[in-house]
Amino acid sequence: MTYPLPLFTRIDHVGIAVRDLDEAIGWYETTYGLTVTSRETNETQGVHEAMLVVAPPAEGDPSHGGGSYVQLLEPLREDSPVGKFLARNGPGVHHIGYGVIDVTQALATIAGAGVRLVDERPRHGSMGASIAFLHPKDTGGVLTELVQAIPRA
Ligand code: V0V
Ligand code: CO
Repeated sequence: MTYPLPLFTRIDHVGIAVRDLDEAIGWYETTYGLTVTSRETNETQGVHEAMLVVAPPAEGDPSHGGGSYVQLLEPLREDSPVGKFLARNGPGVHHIGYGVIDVTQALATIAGAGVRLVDERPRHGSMGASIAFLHPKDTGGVLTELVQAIPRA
């Protein structure tokens, strides 16, 4: 089966590296009025993270079953993707997460285009999503995440 283009259905989230998650959440709440919908520790990814809602999930169509968010990321360890990024660049935009309908098929399509994958298979992401990263050296310097959200019931 040929995977339908375009691959992306929405911008799921913008990932932002922060030094102090509580402080950053407070700033986003106070300054922009955003609210936290989920907060998790992901040991595999080495982060404490929070998702703040920009646009809530649409109902019905599973291809648009996720919302759009700001993801604030505090590293669990210095020797982790976000820890290393902070040491090199300081706080700021770390990655972009795009919504896809089927992350496994999207990965195969992207690998077929010659883009290096960080993840050959999907991993566990925030709010139960299946996620996978593409290597920033093959995507014009942008760490890119594919996000297959759990469809809203
Ligand atoms: C590193 N580089 C980046 C970058 N991180 N470029 C753009 N954006 C970033 N965020 C560049 C870095 O400047 C180096 O360039 C080169 O890549 C190698 O970097 P490194 O620090 O030596 O690190 P590596 O090679 O050990 O790891 C880089 C990768 C790693 C991308 C492979 O960060 C990774 O696996 N990331 C995916 C996982 C992740 O980021 N998890 C946290 C979010 P030069 O100096 O060689 O030119 S978790 C998440 O978003 C979740 C759970 C969710 O959304 O649900
Ligand atoms: Co992310």
